[in-house]
Amino acid sequence: MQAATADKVVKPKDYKSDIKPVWCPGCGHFAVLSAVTKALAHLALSQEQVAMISGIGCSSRLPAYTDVYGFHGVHGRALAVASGLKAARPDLTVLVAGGDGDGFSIGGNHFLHACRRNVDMTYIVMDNRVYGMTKGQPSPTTEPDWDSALSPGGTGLSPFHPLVIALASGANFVAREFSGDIKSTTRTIVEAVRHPGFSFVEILSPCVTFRPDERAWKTQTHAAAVEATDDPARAARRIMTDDGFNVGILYRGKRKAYATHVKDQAGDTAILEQEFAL
Ligand SMILES: Cc1ncc(C[n+]2csc(CCOP(=O)(O)OP(=O)(O)O)c2C)c(N)n1
Ligand code: SF4
Repeated sequence: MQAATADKVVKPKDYKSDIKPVWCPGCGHFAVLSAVTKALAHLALSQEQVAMISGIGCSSRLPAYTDVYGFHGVHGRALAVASGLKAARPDLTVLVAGGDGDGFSIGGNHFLHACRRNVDMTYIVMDNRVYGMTKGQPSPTTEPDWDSALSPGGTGLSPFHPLVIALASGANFVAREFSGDIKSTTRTIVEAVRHPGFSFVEILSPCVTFRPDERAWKTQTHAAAVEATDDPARAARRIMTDDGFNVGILYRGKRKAYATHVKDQAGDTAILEQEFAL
């Protein structure tokens, strides 16, 4: 790791680790990795100032591919780990990365409460509406009529609406992006990191192997025609009535971030040690 100093500008490639991604050629997650590293360079954060936390899934491999502090945890528990980390180290910029399966299925409960707690961190979900890593099962965001070998005729189930649920649960910043538009995604990640509290960025990131139909997102996505609002009900109404392909920052809230700062960290640790002494 290297620190950004006055004479050393950290470039996007400096945030990439030496580990070569094992993603399928054409996977949308490559572009997300690129946008994340570009955003970090834009924010001029040194590698030591950033931590990337994830669960399990193809998308959750991001900590391995970034040269910042990282934690590749267990399935669906990234937000719990990240909240604890931010409470203990409020000085760190905490990013959380994962997929729709990791975040909305097994991790769904943590998602609701992370929005509600409003701890200052940025949650990036690479939504490909499928479990890519485990070979193509439908996820909570899969369309009810998506016909596949593992869901013949479709599930018939109503999809989970992450952006609206985030708004209803108290997230302080809500955005949707398309991985193929690296410039716009980078800009939004920068804004999400700068915005206090819990920032949620859903990135439509095609799984070209199990959802080749998602290649069409390139032409379907379009910039949101309206400016972001600070009224959650208004934002939710817009999101529920748009075509699902509006991208950009949709909501900037004004909630105060959860106060993670511990006043007397050293003193508190000493007390805790005493309490747990055998
Ligand atoms: C406790 C537990 N249950 C199930 C799994 C199997 N599993 C691994 S990744 C995954 C879903 C991944 O899908 P998603 O988060 O959408 O990421 P993607 O691979 O599509 O990027 C599942 C169900 C697991 N690893 N651990
Ligand atoms: S299975 Fe899908 S999500 Fe996983 S690396 Fe391949 S294209 Fe990407």
